[in-house]
Amino acid sequence: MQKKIQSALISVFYKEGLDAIAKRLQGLGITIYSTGGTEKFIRDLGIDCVPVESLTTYPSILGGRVKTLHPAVFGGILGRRDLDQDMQEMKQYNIPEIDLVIVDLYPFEETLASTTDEKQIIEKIDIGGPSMIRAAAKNFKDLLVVAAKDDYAALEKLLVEQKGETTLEQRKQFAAKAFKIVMNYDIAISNYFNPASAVGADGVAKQSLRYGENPHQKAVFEGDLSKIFQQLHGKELSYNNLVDVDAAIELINEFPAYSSAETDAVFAIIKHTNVCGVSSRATIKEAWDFALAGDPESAFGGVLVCNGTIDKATAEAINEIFFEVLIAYGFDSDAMEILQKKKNRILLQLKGAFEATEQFKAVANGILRQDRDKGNFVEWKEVGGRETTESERADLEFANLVCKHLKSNAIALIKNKQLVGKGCGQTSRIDSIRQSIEKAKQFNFDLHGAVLASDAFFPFNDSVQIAHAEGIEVFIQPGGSIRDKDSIEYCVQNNLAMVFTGMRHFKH
Ligand code: 93A
Repeated sequence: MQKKIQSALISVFYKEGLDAIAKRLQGLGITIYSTGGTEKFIRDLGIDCVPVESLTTYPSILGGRVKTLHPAVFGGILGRRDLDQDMQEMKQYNIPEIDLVIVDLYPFEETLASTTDEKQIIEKIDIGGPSMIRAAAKNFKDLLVVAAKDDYAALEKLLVEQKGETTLEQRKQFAAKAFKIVMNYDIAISNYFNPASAVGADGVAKQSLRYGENPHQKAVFEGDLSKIFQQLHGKELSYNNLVDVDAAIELINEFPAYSSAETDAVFAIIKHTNVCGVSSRATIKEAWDFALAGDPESAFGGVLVCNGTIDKATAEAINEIFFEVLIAYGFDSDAMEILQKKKNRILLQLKGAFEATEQFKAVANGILRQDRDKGNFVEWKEVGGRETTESERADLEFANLVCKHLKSNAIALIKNKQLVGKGCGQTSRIDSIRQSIEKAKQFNFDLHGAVLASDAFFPFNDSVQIAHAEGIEVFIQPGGSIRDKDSIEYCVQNNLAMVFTGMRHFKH
């Protein structure tokens, strides 16, 4: 619905840019109401202006704290023009309609940045301004609100091109912006009063971290960790801890929670977001022992995660090594007693499956967002020289899943649901394979009977050949290379099993 502006209420802290607007309003014959300093500024331009006091019948009182807070002002803004009762009441109380509200708030944040004097800061909490903005934005059906001087140009355009007429759509757009401005203003005030739980412009909690990836980098975490876990013990999580905790939780979420009767226990050790030890066993203690045995060297200073409750025996075993963070669904009290002895150790209790659906990454000062890499395979296609056996299939599924949590190019070697070798973060897949074999040999694993998972297809058949030379006979990979048939032929000729999943798992 088109509306023509016939009256405007202007109350702005900074007067720059207002002269052009005031002149346009004058040119359109619009009545201007205004507050103290603003009124003077407009009058000094030689433009007629009605003091808001003539509406309120009160002077500005309490040192300016109360100047527009009055029914004559708010009635003029909030009265519904299409409601007879509102219009009658406005007439009865002699309240003029206000069709345009221009408010620029007291500079709270600027004051905060320039002084620590609480008295000065408090005085810059605008009360009347946000109230007028909210009222005008609420009644966008009938009036236009301009809540910041950034919008003067857009306002001037409307005044010039539409001669003071506005559409409902335009008024709603200005109202939407106005609510945001008030929200951010209130966030700044709230943050001043609640420094420990300050939130960002989007209302997300912000937590200052000791430092970033390195001590010379500043860092903040924005989000709500309390939804995911409860910290039971230890020092404050660091930037790198959080990165690894995220990787650890992502991995453990691949497995159902442990219950001795129905599901196996899984323990994993994470270093620099990569899983360096993982195993699945009948008990949590065994799962820990086998995860650690896979690469006892890398485990030092790692982030540990399991899908069950830490009992005393497991706590005693874990207590032997230095670690940063231990994440579990629960901790028995005797286990807690042991683990709490070192004051810095971080113990996190998971609150259940972590339901994040999106991932974000900063690039080129922008943000990439994508869905999480959910799912493990879209098909199970046996393409090798022989079918896989049941126990091989169990290892292949486990390998495929573990491989997904390694940085590309990723190779995971699994034997009896234990990670025995891994290659990750290499620029060539062959290097990752060599690295995984080296790792396995370092801790004397015999690769006969082990399976190999790859996060992406084998571009040539050399990957299969190198692994086969070490005794590996079973492979899982997405497939999809134009040279797939070379790898397949090699498997067929040498009676090796190979499964195509149809699902790539790059992780960069
Ligand atoms: O002190 S207030 O919270 N109380 C009010 O009633 C009030 N009315 C307008 N602040 C109030 N304002 C603010 O005054 C406006 O938001 C604007 O920032 C400023 C304009 O004052 P002046 O026109 O006197 O320079």
